[in-house]
Amino acid sequence: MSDQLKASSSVDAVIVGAGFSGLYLLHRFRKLGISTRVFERGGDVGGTWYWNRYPGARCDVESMQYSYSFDEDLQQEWQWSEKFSPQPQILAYANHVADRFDLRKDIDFDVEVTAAHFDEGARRWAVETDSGERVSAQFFIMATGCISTAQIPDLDGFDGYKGRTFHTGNWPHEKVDFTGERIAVIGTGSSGIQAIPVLAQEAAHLTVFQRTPNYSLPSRNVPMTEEYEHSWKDVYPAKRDEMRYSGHGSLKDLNDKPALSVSEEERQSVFAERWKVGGTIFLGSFNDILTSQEANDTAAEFVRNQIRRIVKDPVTGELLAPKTYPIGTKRICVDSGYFETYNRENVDLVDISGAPIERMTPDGLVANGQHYAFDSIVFATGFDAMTGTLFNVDIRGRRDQALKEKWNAGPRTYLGLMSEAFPNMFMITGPGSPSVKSNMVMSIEQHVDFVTDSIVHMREQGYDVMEPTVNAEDEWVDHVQETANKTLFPRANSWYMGANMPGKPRLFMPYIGGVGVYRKICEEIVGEGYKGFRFEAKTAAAAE
Ligand code: N01
Repeated sequence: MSDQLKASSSVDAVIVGAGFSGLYLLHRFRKLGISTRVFERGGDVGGTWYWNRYPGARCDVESMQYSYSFDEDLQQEWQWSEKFSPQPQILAYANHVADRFDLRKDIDFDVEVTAAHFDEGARRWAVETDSGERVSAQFFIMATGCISTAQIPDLDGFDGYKGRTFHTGNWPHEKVDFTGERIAVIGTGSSGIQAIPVLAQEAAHLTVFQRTPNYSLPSRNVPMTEEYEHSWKDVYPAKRDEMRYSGHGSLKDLNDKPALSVSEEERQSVFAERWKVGGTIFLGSFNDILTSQEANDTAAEFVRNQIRRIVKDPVTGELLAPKTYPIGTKRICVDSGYFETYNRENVDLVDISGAPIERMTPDGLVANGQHYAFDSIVFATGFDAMTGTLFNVDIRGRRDQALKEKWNAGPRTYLGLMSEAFPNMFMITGPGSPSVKSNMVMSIEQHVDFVTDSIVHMREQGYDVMEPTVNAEDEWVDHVQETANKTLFPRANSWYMGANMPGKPRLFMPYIGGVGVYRKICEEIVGEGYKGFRFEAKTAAAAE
C-alpha cells in the first residue's frame, strides 16, 4: 500500500462502483444506518450505461423488466418510451434514482479504488484510492459490474496511427461526428452489431472487420404504448415475483417442447413466429436449444437462412452466417437492421477469420495482406469480462493473498458472492452467480438484498466476520462447472469462457442453473443458518 496518503477515514462499508449495484446497495445501507463511502471511477452514476455511449447502444432486455423493482412508487412513476430502451434513457433513469433517493452525497466520482487489503488483526479492510485516500471499512463490496474493463487488442503500430480511435465501452461524452469519414469497426459482438447500422448512416464508408460472425435476432423495437405499459404496471409486484423465480430473471414465453418432438413444418413455424416477434424469445422456441446439438442445429440453420435471405450479396451473406458454434452459446445479439446494413453501397465486410489484423499504419491498418485507409477506427472488441475489473484492484485477503493469485486457474467463489480467505468482501453478481446469464437488474437486487440481510444477521448475532468455508466454495465451483457441462455453452470460444482474452483460463464463469433455481438455493442456505458460511463473533477489542 502507498505511504503517501492525503487523508484517512473509517466507515462501516466501502462500495466500489455507482452503477445499478452500487446505487441500490447505498440506498439499502443508508436505511440500515450502515455508514458508507462509494467510490466511482466515472464522472457520474450509471456504470455500464455511463461508459457505453456508442451510437445505437440500447438494452436488449425489455424496458419494463430492465429496471429496479425494490420501490413500487419508483416503478410506477418512471416512464419508458420504447420497448427496448436506448442508452441515454437508461442513464437518465440511473440519474433519476440517484436524485430521488439523494444518493450522490455519499459518492466520490472520478476516484478509482486501487487497493484493498484485509487486516486480520483489526478485521477490517484498508481501502486505498488514486486520490490518495485510505479508508478503513468492515465491509468491502465490489459493485463493479461484469463487463467493465474494455479491451483494445495489442496491435503493432497502434501508437503511430494518426486517425481517431474509439472503444465502444469507453465512448466520448460529446457527439462524435463521422460525417464524410472512412471508418472501420473491428468486432461483431453485441456492441458492434448495434453500432454498425447507425455508423453506416453517417460515415462516407464503413468497413467491418469480422473475426467470428454472430447470431443476431431482430429486436422489432417499437415505441411504448400505454396499453403495454399498463399490462405491466397494473400488476407489477406479481410480475416481478414471477421474474425473480424465472430462468433468466425476465418473463419470456418458453416453449416446453423439445425441438425434434414436432414436425419440420411445426418447427419452422414456431421459429418464424418468434423471429417475427423479435428479441431473445427466439432462444425459447424449444426447451432444448441450449442443451441438444441436434435441436440447436435446427434453430441455427433457421437464423442462417434469414441472414442469407436478408443479405443480397451471397458471398457476404455466407460470411455473416455463423457456423462454428451453437446458437446462443456466445451471447446472442439483438439488432435493429444489422444484416440489412450490408446491402448499403458504403459498407464492406472483411473476413479476418483466417489471420488476425497484421498491424496498424499511420493512416489505417493491414489485414489479409491488404492496406486499408481510415479516418477513424472503432474498436468493438469487448471486455476482460467477469474477473478483469476485480483484478484491476489489488485485493488481498488473509495471509496477504492476492485475489488474482487465488483465482489464477479460474474464479473461486461461493455463490458468486464471496471468496474464502477474503472475509467481509462481497461481489455483486460475481463469477459463479447467474449474473450475465440473467436480467442484470434482477440479479443485482437479489445480491444486494443478500448482502444487506447478511450484515443485519451479523449485527443481530454479534458477529463481525463472515466468510465462506473452503468446502462450500469447492463444492459450488464444481457445481457451476457441472451445470455448464450439461449445456452446449462450453462449445463456444466466448467471453463467458474467458476465451476472448489471451492467456485467460478457459472455464464457464457464470452460473447457468437459472435465476429462480439459484435464488432458491440462496434462500435454503440462509434458512439453514447460512450453510457454507462461517462467522466470527466480535472480539473484545473489536466490540470496543
Ligand atoms: O464484446 P464481445 P461486445 N481482432 O466480446 C472481436 C453486453 N452488451 O462489447 O468473436 C478482431 O461480445 C470478437 O471476435 P471473436 C453483452 O453481454 C449488451 O460486443 O472473439 N476482432 C467479437 O466479434 C455482450 O456480449 C448489449 O472472434 C476481435 C468482438 O470483437 C457484452 O456486453 C449491448 C479482436 C467483441 O465482442 C460484450 O459485447 C452491448 C481482435 N483482436 C454489449 N478481439 C445489450 O444489452 C475481439 N474481437 C444489447
